[in-house]
Amino acid sequence: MKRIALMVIVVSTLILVTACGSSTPAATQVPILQPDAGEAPAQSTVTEALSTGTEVIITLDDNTIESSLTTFQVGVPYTFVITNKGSHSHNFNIAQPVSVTGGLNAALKTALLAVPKSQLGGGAEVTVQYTFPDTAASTQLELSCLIQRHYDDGMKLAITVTN
Ligand SMILES: [Cu+2]
Repeated sequence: MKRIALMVIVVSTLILVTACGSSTPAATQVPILQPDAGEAPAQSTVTEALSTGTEVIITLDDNTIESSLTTFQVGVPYTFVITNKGSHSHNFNIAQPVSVTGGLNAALKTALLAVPKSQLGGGAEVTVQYTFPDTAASTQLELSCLIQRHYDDGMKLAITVTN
């Protein structure tokens, strides 16, 4: 009888230990949830920024470039929606004219924004957010496809950035 009583004590102690053990992970779930809760506002901030940014429709074709806006303001977030309606790949850049940089590669290297042709195959659509810095207001800029023949064919569009 004493042994059974002892067993009961041992078993009930084990249950208590198990109960305590299971309450510990429950307590750690609170800090686990906190980072999740912290990520949610970060995501909604991105969504808000995308919806509040001024939308700019860029249409690329073989071999032309069009934009719904050619005058931009420093410090204003713009959402560039770039669609390639052509069948060839194009790239999209906000860069200085090749006539200013002295060459196509120099224009690419100093581009303020560059979307590579790997992302802009025929029929592709890419959305990029960009805000012009103060220095852009004093820089001669254009929207362009910096592929030699395309650029020469006219895939360049002068833009004005104001303070
Ligand atoms: Cu092109």
